[in-house]
Amino acid sequence: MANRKFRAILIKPSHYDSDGYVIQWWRSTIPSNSLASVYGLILECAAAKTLGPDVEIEVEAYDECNTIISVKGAIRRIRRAGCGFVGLVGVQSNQFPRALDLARQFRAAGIPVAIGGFHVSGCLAMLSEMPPDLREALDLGVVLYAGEAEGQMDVFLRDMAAGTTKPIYNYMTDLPQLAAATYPTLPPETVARVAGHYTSFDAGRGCPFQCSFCTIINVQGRKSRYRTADDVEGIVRANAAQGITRFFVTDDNFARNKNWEPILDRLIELRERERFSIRLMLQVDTLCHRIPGFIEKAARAGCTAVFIGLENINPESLLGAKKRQNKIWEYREMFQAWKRARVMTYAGYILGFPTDTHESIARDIEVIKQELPVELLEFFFLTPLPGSEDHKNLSARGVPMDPDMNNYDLEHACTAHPAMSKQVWERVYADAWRRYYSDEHIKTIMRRAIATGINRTKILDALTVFSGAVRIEKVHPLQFGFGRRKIRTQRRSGLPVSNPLIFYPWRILDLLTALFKWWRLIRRYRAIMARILAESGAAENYVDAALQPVAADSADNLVRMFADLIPKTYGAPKHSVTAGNY
Ligand code: B12
Ligand code: SF4
Repeated sequence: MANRKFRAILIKPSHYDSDGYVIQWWRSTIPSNSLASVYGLILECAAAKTLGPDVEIEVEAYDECNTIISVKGAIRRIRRAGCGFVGLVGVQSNQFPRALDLARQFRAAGIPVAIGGFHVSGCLAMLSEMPPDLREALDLGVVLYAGEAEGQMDVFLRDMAAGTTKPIYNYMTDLPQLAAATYPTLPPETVARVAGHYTSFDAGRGCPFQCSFCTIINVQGRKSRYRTADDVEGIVRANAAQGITRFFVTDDNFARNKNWEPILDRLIELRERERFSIRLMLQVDTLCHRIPGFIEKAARAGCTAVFIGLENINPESLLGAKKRQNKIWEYREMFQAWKRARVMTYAGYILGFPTDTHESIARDIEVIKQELPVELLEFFFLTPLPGSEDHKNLSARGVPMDPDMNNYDLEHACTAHPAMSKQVWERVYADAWRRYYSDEHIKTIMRRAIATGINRTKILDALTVFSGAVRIEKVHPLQFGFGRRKIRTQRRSGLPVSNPLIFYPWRILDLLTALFKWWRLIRRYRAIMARILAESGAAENYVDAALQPVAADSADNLVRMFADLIPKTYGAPKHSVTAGNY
């Protein structure tokens, strides 16, 4: 009979907005796979009675992006259990200041705290010296966890329960195999806080490429580690038993998962034979259309949306960032292949490569709008993320970088650009969103979507969210949720807690203004869609340059524009390419 308790409270911290309030929502849009992974591992230890036959391990999981954390409540529940800890899970660099603020409160109450995730792992993997924020955490008595926890959680929990934890657990050189590894899982009440009832899993980790701005390869490695089709079936069945059949597959590059085919075949079987209504969102690279059968099988397996790292259209920038695998002469064909499969495409575009200028970016976005049939384009600042080669090199050369980790959210300029001042770069970022999500281009995207059979409601909703997140809520769509919440007392340390007489009237006005702007935007986009649909038959028959096939002898403007740079790119077409004649 269990008669002792050990309570693990897992929190995936969010980060702060520019006023110092935690970015959190009534419902978030993307689930946290890090939280699901660590939760699954602790559940497994609970079932295995890792802490002894008389100890019951209880575990709670909260994503701060959709849940207001009661620090006092958590302290009370751990004290009531008699033993336990707070795990700050999947902490990215931009979330580290928030994680430290939470840790400080728990440590002040004597509660053990551990922090894991990409910031700790990336810093320990790439830097020769411990950065100040990690040192501060250690000084507070926080345990730092680097590397993956599959196969290691029992040791960690035993140390926690015995009060014998080491300051740092570093498993960076001991990455686990994922075949038959513990499944990521979350309790239904946690999943219910994500709009659309999505959950997530990783079918693999690691990526073979070498992009210099990327942290993933230095944390998860360049070798593909992957789950088996049996594992994925197990994950899907376990979730389906709780009524969850929508998944964000978090592999950074599912197309390079060595097991992609057996996994997709199994999902197709579940959909077509057993009628599971599986929906998938995948992340893939720009060469995925070259893999025979990949796109067709992804669509049959239930993929309705893909994220693609386009990053830039200038081959020189791509080469500079070691993103040699991105071939701009293939972009249009790749998007068209997804369109044929009726899958909506989201592409990431990085602003601030060394050759970028205000003018060149404006020109490039116009070319993308005309030439590439991508639906959602999302912009990021080129950011030296801790854990990336770029960060390591800048650090080694002593180049100044923003010391405030809260700004490493890819929405801020964190280091100097050779051609643009900070102000110009910020303007470029704001302009990029404005240019791409102009009403005129919204109309074009809708027309292309209708002509290629993409779900109309989905495209309308996605465009509304992407356009409104940045304009109205002032956050990147990847951080967006529904119903912004700001808690007066949960403000960044060092900033004053507002007087209630000032805070609440300001919040009401803030909320009403946002609601009004959303209402206007929704109405406007619906009216655009209605007008397109009213053009009887025209919408279905719509054609423009982006929807037309790229003929081998008459390439698009995109290729012509960069023709002189293409031959320098690895894997460039064999035939000669000269400006204006491709
Ligand atoms: C899914 C994902 C998201 C999702 C959900 C976030 C999440 N963590 O689940 C969404 C779309 C919301 C997202 C958003 C962003 N993301 Co993101 N995201 C990812 C992605 C693709 C997968 C995360 C994941 O599930 N990894 C697998 C898990 C299992 O690994 P893990 O987190 O390291 O956890 C393991 C260990 O670290 C350890 N561990 C972790 N925590 C703890 C705690 C304890 C107590 C213990 C013992 C162990 C432990 O055990 C876990 C299991 O092995 C990663 C890339 C990647 N390959 O990881 C990027 C990544 C984490 N994201 C990144 C970034 C920059 C962002 C954004 C800032 C950028 C943006 N605008 O998109 C926003 C931030 C918004 C926010 N507030 O979250 C960067 C972070 C780099 C860094 N140094 O900070 C990454 C690494 C990608 C990159 N570009 O390099 N992201
Ligand atoms: S393709 Fe994506 S995951 Fe792979 S190294 Fe480049 S940025 Fe990182």
